Amino acid sequence: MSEAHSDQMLILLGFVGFLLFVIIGVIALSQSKKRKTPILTAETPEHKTQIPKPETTVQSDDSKAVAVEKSEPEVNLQSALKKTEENFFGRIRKAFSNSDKKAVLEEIEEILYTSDLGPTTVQKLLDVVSDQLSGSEMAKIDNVKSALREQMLEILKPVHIDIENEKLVSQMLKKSSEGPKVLMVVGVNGAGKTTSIGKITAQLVGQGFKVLVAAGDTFRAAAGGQLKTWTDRATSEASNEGAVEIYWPDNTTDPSAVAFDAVTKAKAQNFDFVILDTAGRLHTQGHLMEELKKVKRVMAKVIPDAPHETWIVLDANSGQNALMQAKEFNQAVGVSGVVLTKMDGTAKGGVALGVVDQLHIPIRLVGIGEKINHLKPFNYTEYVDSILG
Ligand SMILES: Nc1nc2c(ncn2[C@@H]2O[C@H](COP(=O)(O)OP(=O)(O)OP(=O)(O)O)[C@@H](O)[C@H]2O)c(=O)[nH]1
Ligand SMILES: [Mg+2]
Repeated sequence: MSEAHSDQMLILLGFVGFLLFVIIGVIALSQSKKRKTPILTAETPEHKTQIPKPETTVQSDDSKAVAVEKSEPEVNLQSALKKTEENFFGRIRKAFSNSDKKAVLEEIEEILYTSDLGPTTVQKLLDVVSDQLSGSEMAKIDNVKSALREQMLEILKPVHIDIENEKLVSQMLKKSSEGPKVLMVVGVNGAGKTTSIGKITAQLVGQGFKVLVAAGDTFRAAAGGQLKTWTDRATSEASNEGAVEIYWPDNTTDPSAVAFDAVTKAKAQNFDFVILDTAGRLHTQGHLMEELKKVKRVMAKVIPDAPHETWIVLDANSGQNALMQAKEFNQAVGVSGVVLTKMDGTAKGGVALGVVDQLHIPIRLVGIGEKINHLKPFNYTEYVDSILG
């Protein structure tokens, strides 16, 4: 190789070396820049600036009860019964502005008769009020109030005393001889059956139970979908996977078949509870009441003492009609408990007293709103104190 050639080779090698040096330098620089870009982890401030999930808390009487969003105003029986209190004891208070005892009694009589208690219950309350007003001492509103309180407690206590400690839905249902506990839910159209089933399911799965919800309303096309929406909501309250399942067969119009198959499935698959939704029906529709009897009967073929409970859902706004509904459903299928819904915003909350007095069926739960946690156990002393202000 000539000297001129070896010089050219040296220059070429030097140039290639320089190029390599520049390329490696650029790569190294870009890598170090990348490392300075933070990775989004739970620890980084960027992550913390993401919108936080609403803080949650649990109801005081049940550590596993449905979570309640902290930002929501607290709804309780007392706040729900505000209108009932105004319509009932608020008016009695006003009646006392009249100094004539006879006029006061007449006004109280009218208030009681228009407060959806039903005539038998009204008479009991009127008797104690007129006793107070006819007494020798000057009648005072506080005396009338305590007489009413005592009489109301006397009506509610015998039916509710045994269930005073039942603060959870799971405690309210009778034991099953074998397999799951079965709850059948009945009532007129729009009373709040499906909604209440969703709320009940949420409470049960929140306590760690496995629940099968059966879409026994085969009459209304949208009913299964509505139940599914509620079971999905309940699923988000569950602590275990697969805690809620919906039994919603495609092609059946027979509610008895749904009931039978659901209880069979739940027994075989070790569910803790079965809750059966039923189609709304008027208590006056004889053939539909017969259908309900059959639905109830077939479940006993799978578990002899099923359904362990049959609860009627009553809309508090329906006032004295709710009493009729409870009577008729009780006669047809034997009702073991009442869920009184829409107590929020009604002035007719007195209906609870009439139902218990005349039918001796306990009010199990009260609906006080449309949210999943707006269903509370009925506390009879709290109820009386709320409607007496
Ligand atoms: N404010 C209030 N609304 C309620 C309560 N319970 C139920 N509702 C509402 O009442 C309406 C009817 O409720 P559903 O659960 O569909 O009643 P349903 O008895 O299943 O009705 P059918 O299936 O048609 O017989 C819905 O808009 C519910 O949100 C309650 O406690 N308070
Ligand atoms: Mg329904």
